[in-house]
Amino acid sequence: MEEQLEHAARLLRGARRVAVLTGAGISAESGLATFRGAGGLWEGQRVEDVATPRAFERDAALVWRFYNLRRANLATVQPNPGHRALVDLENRLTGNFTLVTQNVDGLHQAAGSKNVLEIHGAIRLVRCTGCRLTTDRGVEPLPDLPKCEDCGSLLRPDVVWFEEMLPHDVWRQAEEAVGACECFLVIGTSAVVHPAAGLVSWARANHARIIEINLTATVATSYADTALQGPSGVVLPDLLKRYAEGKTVDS
Ligand code: BJW
Ligand code: ZN
Repeated sequence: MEEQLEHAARLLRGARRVAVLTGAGISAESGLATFRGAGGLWEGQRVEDVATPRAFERDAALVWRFYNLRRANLATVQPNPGHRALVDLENRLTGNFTLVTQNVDGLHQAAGSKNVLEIHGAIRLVRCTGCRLTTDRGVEPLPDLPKCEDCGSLLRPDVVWFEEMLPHDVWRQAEEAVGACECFLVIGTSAVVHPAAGLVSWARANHARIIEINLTATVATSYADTALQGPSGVVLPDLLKRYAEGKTVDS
């Protein structure tokens, strides 16, 4: 692990443009459940079966109950040392830093990250299914079938479900930043959901060096120059410490 950490710190120090992809694993140590694996099922069902527009058409109240629970839960959680280490990296880096997150929990911004691209939307935002007006409702509790104040249509969480397109402009910026980066960190994601997972091979095709941080090996591991296995709340602060220590030596 020591050697891998040093290798990763060196890759990071050698890069002026850094991009990061995060998934649910980075928020696990804040107390939020991940999607897949133990305890990661959505009310006993596979996320692929329920996080769809069809599920919302079938039973909007069920879907809203789930999102309201998650919104309420968000009011009780804080960013963890993994989120904070990424703030530290953004602040120390003199070049470009882009944080692409699949998470909808807003914890990167709560920690202080600035250049964040939320490619799967945000749980604090709601969107009208009629007039499409999007508003920030924070973590305030909403009814099981919340209605738009403007036109009275049903509201939905402003997140990206399966079979839906990612927000076009945000996705374009993510592709551009990852395609241009020299070092790409892939943190706490199973890397099975596309098109986000495709960013890993996209970075590789554009000659980025890739560092993965995860509890286990994933489909992204074979693309990684180095894979640091462990909780991101521990590994990321360790990596940042080494990065900062060696910075004056290397630069
Ligand atoms: C730790 C840790 C710790 C734990 N430290 N690590 C190409 C190929 C195949 C399929 C497709 C394809 N292109 C499109 C598709 C279809 C589909 C897809 O990808 N399906 C696959 C699953 C088979 N994709 C889509 O439908 C996307 N849309 C699209 O492509 O539009 C075009 C289209 C139009 C019409 C028809 C078809 C296509 C949209 C995908 C939207 C995903 N939405 C969700 C829900 C968001 C809202 C919400 O939160 O409720 O996004 S699903 C869910 O998965 C969520 C996540 O962002 C996403 C990724 O999950 P993530 O973050 O990786 O979490 P986990 O749980 O999987 O992994 C956690 C990891 O952390 C694990 O590895 C742990 O080991 C690790 N970990 N603790 C470090 N402490
Ligand atoms: Zn409306």
